[in-house]
Amino acid sequence: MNAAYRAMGVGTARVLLDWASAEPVYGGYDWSTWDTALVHCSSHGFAVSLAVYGVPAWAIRVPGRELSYAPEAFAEFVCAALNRARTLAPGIVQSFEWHEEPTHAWADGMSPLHGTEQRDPSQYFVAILTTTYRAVKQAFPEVAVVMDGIRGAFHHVDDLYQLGCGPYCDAINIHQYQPHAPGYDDPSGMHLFHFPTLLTYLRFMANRWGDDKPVWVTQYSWTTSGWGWGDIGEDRKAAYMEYVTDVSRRLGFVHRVFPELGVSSSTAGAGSAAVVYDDGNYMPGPASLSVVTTAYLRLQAYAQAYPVWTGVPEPVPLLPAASRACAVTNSGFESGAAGWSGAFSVDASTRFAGAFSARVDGAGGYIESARFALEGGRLYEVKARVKVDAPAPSSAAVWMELFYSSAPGHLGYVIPENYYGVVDTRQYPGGWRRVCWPYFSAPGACEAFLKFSLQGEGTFWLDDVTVRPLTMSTVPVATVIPSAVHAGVLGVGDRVSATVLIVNAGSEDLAGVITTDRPWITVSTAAFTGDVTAVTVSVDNGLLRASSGRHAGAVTVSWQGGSTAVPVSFDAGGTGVSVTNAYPNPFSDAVTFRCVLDAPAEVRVRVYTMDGRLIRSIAVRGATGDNRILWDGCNQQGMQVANGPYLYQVEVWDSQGVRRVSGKVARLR
Ligand SMILES: [Ca+2]
Repeated sequence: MNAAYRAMGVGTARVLLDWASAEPVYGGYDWSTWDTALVHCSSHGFAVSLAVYGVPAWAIRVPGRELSYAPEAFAEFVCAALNRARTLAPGIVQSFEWHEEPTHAWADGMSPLHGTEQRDPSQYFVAILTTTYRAVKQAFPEVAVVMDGIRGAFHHVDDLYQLGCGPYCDAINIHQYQPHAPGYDDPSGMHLFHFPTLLTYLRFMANRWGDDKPVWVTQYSWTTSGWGWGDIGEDRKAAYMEYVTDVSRRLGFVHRVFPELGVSSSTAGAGSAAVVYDDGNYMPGPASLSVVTTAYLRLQAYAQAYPVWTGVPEPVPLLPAASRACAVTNSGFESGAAGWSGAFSVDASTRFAGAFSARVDGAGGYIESARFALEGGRLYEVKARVKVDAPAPSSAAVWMELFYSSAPGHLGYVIPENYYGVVDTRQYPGGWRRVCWPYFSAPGACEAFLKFSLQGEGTFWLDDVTVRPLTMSTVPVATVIPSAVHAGVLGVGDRVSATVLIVNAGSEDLAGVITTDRPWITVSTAAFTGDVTAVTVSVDNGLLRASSGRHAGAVTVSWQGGSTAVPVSFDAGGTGVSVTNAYPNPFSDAVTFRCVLDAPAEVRVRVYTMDGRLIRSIAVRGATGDNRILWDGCNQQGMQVANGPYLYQVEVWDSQGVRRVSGKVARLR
């Protein structure tokens, strides 16, 4: 049997050790299974990755809550097991994976409040992880500590970082099992269980916290018996397992993969998950070899093709991210209740950010967003801040749903994978937990809304609700629409405005500034935050006073990590009127104001002193085409005005009303 695994290319055996049977009484160890595994792995040259599962009855401090054991007791057991290995086979244990798959707590689909307080195992892990990591690293610095294996509950990684656990493990860990339901069993399929996308999402969540931990896939397999969903057959099972292996290598940040090797006689459905059908003994040992599978042969060939993984990433397509964020109206409740409905109130005393949050009290309370536009077949991340205050950790859960429609009258809904209610949040900083989940919209989906409802008794608060493209980049990205503004043909004095949208097209918060490079281009706001900002861009040829030609400038939108310039232009002249600057300027004896008209019009030139006193008014009947109006430098009384600056205004009265052009002219004799 072990020879078969050697021949397949296996270098490390993942050994599951049951804490409950290995330490049936506190301090009283039974190492029989552990010793057997160590001896066999050692004699066949396998390294060992230790995965601990189970909790002895004596260690459980709160009845019914498995994770209530003392962190010190668990750390002691792990160190004792590692010490045993060091004695029997020095250096054989390379890694320790703590608590095998506690995320099973999430997976119970029972009534809303069943097992409520264990719906968020993360909250109990702070002390366990911290204590165990320190103890292991102190005595066994060569042993890598790997996070618990998550199945479906991808947000668990973000939860651990929120709780301050980030430094207390060396790798992120996922168990790749996905529904065998038709359409979902293929890990490369266009659905939320798209394997490369999920792996990248786990890594992205660490990156978001400034961490670059590698990812381990410590269990993966498909069963030919389909766990009740129907037989997928050995060929598909083999192809899927090879795909998972290949994607893991290509992504570059996956350091270890552990396909299910043996155990074929446990429960009926799980048996056919193995690559070697054996006698059902979990421990590597003298089991009788029955048969190798297609998956075995393909993984063996793969290991021969890629005996060493370089860590250099190769392109792997991910699910396509949406092009822009959804416009969730009043996402932070800073405009009160606007855009939301339900049984809730706006609260100014408890909020995550800004001045307000939404508050939902008691059974039956809920809050629902307005509908927002959605792109079909695109990847989003839904994020919100939730605070839960309940009489007891088991008395309240916040249920989260996303409803979508792809046609009038159609309504579908999804609940986030393995978020069976947001429960007690008191362990989280300030009592606020960030909830986040990936959402792949159904093809054709065009509209959606979110609903948060309270199950049980208590109060919850909600703030900062966003639905953004899941681009897997921590660098904020903005899309500016349109990409260019052309204001058309403007006469002198004409002013045209256009709306430019700054849309968050990335996964992160967006904030920045807006600048222009021409005085005749103005913007309605110089700064922006949020997912959709409308900016009014005005082009004012009253300021430029250009009579002909193409005039161009730009509006530049800058944010954290990037900027984009939007060209802005207009053509001067055309219809209407244009007035050039006074010429010459400064003048000695006389100055000419030039005025080009496309139709006859009344033209009036007024000259003022710098303090606004009118000293001269000249009115003429302007003709189509070029008109020149001369000011001889005299005031209304016919006296030469003194040297110095004067203000002038040229008015043109025609069928479109009055247009005015102002400027300054200086006399210098
Ligand atoms: Ca707020």
